[in-house]
Amino acid sequence: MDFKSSFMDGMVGVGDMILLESLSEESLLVNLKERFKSDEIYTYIGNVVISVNPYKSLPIYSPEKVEEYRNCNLYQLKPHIYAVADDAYQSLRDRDRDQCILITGESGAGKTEASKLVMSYVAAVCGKGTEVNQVKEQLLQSNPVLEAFGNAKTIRNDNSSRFGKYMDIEFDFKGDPMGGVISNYLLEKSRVVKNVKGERNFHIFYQLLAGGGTELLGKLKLVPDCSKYNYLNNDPSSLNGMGDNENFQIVKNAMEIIGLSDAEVTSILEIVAVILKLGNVEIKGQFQANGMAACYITDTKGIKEIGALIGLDSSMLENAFSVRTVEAKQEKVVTTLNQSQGIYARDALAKNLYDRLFSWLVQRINESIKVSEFQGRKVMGVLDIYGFEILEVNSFEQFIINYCNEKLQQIFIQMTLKEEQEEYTREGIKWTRIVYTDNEVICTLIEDNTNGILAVLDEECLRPGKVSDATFLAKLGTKFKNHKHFQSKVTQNDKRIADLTLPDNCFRIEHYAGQVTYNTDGFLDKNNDLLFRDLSQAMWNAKHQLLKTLFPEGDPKNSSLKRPPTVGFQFRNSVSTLMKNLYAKNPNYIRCLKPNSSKKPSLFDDVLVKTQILYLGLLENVKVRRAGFAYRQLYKPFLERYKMISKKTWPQWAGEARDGVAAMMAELGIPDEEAALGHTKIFIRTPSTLFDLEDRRRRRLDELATLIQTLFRGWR
Ligand code: AOV
Ligand code: MG
Repeated sequence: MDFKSSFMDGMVGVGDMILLESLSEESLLVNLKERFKSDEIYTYIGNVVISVNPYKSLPIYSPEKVEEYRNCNLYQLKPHIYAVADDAYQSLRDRDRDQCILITGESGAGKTEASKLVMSYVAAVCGKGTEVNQVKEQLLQSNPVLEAFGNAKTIRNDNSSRFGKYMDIEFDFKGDPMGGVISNYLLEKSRVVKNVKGERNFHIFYQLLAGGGTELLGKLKLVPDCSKYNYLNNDPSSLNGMGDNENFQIVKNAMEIIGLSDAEVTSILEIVAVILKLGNVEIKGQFQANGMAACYITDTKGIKEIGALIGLDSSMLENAFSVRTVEAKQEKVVTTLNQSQGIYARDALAKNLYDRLFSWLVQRINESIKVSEFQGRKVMGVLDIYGFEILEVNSFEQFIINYCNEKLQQIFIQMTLKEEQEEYTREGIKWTRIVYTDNEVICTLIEDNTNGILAVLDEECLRPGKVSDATFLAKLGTKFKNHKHFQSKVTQNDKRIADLTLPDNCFRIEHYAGQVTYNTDGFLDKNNDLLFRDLSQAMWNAKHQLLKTLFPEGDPKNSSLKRPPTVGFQFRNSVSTLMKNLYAKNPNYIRCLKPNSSKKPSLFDDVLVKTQILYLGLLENVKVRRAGFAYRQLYKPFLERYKMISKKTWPQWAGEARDGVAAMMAELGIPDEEAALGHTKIFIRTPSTLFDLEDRRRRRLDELATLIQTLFRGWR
């Protein structure tokens, strides 16, 4: 028997990979695989928990399990997400440190599930009482609502988050939850009007049709049949077994718990219905007498229904789909839209409506869970953001999503190092700098204020004259032709990175997680995100109260409002705020891995997992943790475990635990540089020293067992 299996009874493989004897991506893989096969889906790297999605329900989340992990020492029980949640909560409550839980991993790796497990664990262990329970319920019930509106079935994940979410849960000085604040990041609104084969639109559309019932659907003038709506993918393979009907009831109930009134719920669903109907508005092209291309709506029944739902004369809407008014020098110039411009206007309206509805919903939930001013609040932030994506065609959305993941990787590296450094300082241990690979250069390539890709994109969006995705790409090519993480056709003459497989309209970035080729088609448009004024004015003119508030710029009083900031600019700012927020907190990490691409239980795809091990930098993580001292433990539990191997401490050490451990180390002849004594913990530099201690302990236990047996026999 070796250290690995004896360290903890019943442990498969190594529970903490810092203690792996040989260190390589391969050895991490083998260990995770061995554990996965026995349903041990959690493994530590120090205080980081690695979670491999089991794709099946495991009996490890019961109330009994919660009790087991409650107030435990992280290392006393099997690795579990509850242990991390508990550690974070205890530290927040007892040591008054704000916490954040950072959950990363690719699409379908289990981030959202992990965030819910953390929330439900904290809800289970913190205070009770009617008021507190109500707060907990509201916090927990925000999940089904936001998932209904912000998640969708994709090829990678049946319940994929299409928005980023950061939730601060606020506690009082006793550790009871008082409320929270949710921040949402860039919803993938293009999905509203277009989705890939095998994927779906946002869940809420299907849920409403499946669960709305005759009365509600009748009022909304909808039919319970997805195939009747152009915006809903008619591909039957995308529709299977999602429990839309049941989920609709869950969502409605959750909205009620959150405190949305019946009228608010109706308003929300009316807007959802309007979007579905917009997708069915057919726009055709025609030529006017003057030979100009124009467009018209073929069937006005649908547009009348929309008008009736939102209290707007449908001719105004019809008009907004067929002309565009531009004000120049106090003069109004009206141009007609051709067919594709008309369709573009219709889809832009649908996307904007949905996006604004979603943000409104987040704000509305925030109103309900808001904490009124009070002193001494402590905060636990939970970050669940879309995972790194490499699709067949990667567009602006993937660029933004991957940029965000790049930042999270950066913060992970920096905070892990910072934390190590702080712990050594706190414990009074001498420390040498750790050398590590840094992704800062990629972050700068994207986000630099003046020279980053996002800045170049903004420059193109704001520049007068003939700008296009192609001019943007050309600029990038010139600017970054010597950048080692950037490639485009312009730079292909450069022999260093000659790559003939790169299409003309694409650029490629060497991310920390791998190469991604981005197709620039639509970059300018998506970054600009402008809605023709005729459309926002039409929306503002509607009698529908909620709708009206979603389009403040439609108010003629606001017509002089400045151009809104670009999507990229806003995103970069919110990421920067998020990073500052996270830096100020004590981090806890959950790093999720996806075992296979077919969403199947018990299937472990070595190649797929290895890629993730690589790009999550798990080996780097182990190395950072081992670079200083591989293992650390509080004196008391350490002494308890090893006291039998030293004559000085066996059977009992009477003094301080620290002195006992010091005496033991001296007796065993372990040099100071191998085992440093901090204020509260012992730090062991190399795993082999720990293995040696374990060996001695095991031999001593065997001796003791034999001794007891002999005594027992003699006694009989
Ligand atoms: P994600 O959040 O990481 O993807 P999810 O948390 O939605 O991934 O997980 C995907 C699916 O995997 C879930 O719907 C469950 O079916 C299953 N799953 C995940 N974790 C567990 C678990 N601990 N136990 C059992 N099943 C699990 V994305 O949002 O796409 O990046 O944008
Ligand atoms: Mg998710």
